[in-house]
Amino acid sequence: MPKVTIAQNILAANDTIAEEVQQALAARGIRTVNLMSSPGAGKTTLLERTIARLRGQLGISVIEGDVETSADAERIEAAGAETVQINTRGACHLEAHMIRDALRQIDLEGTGLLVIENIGNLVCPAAWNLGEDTRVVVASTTEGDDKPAKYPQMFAASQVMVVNKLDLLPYVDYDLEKVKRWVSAHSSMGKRCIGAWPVLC
Ligand SMILES: Nc1nc2c(ncn2[C@@H]2O[C@H](COP(=O)(O)OP(=O)(O)O)[C@@H](O)[C@H]2O)c(=O)[nH]1
Ligand SMILES: [Mg+2]
Repeated sequence: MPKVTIAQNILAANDTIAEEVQQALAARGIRTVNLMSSPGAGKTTLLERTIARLRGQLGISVIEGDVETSADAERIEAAGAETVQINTRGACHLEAHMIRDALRQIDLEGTGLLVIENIGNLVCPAAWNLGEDTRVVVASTTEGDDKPAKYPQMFAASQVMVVNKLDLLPYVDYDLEKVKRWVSAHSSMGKRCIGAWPVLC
């Protein structure tokens, strides 16, 4: 019982900071995305391509969450967006206080869109609000079509799912319709449509 109480307190404290973060960003007109997936699904690649496509139209800043290394931050800097690296040294998710601290290092005046690349896994990040407007989960065709059902909290709590590695669809056993059916039944996805393919509508 005491353990549960402590866990609830920690999550409540996180929610309070997340709300502060959300309000501070909203006051500046900044939209914030929490980008999540299993390792290697394609979060950084999606970001690199997005930054390239929106160059000159929208100021994008990125907070890169990784257990170790600054490899992804270097990729994002090379793609042309300001980046702050957070290394969690073993922790499997980012927390709101990390985002609050990272914001001090970002030029918020020049930012229209803030993307937070979370730690790669489908479990822990789902429980932690970061002050984002939108949760985006990237599912890839190489990880299997059972992932939404096996990690329901992540997929149910996300507003957008991007199905990635569609070029590999002919070579893998991945039932896209099954994935669409699951998210339509268990989340608010499928009822809203943002953008064009490959965003699931
Ligand atoms: N075939 C294919 N490979 C991809 C695609 N997107 C990403 N990758 C590859 O998948 C690997 C992991 O991508 P990365 O963006 O680092 O994934 P992250 O760990 O989620 O950030 C890299 O080797 C990418 O080149 C895609 O749409 N198709
Ligand atoms: Mg990455």
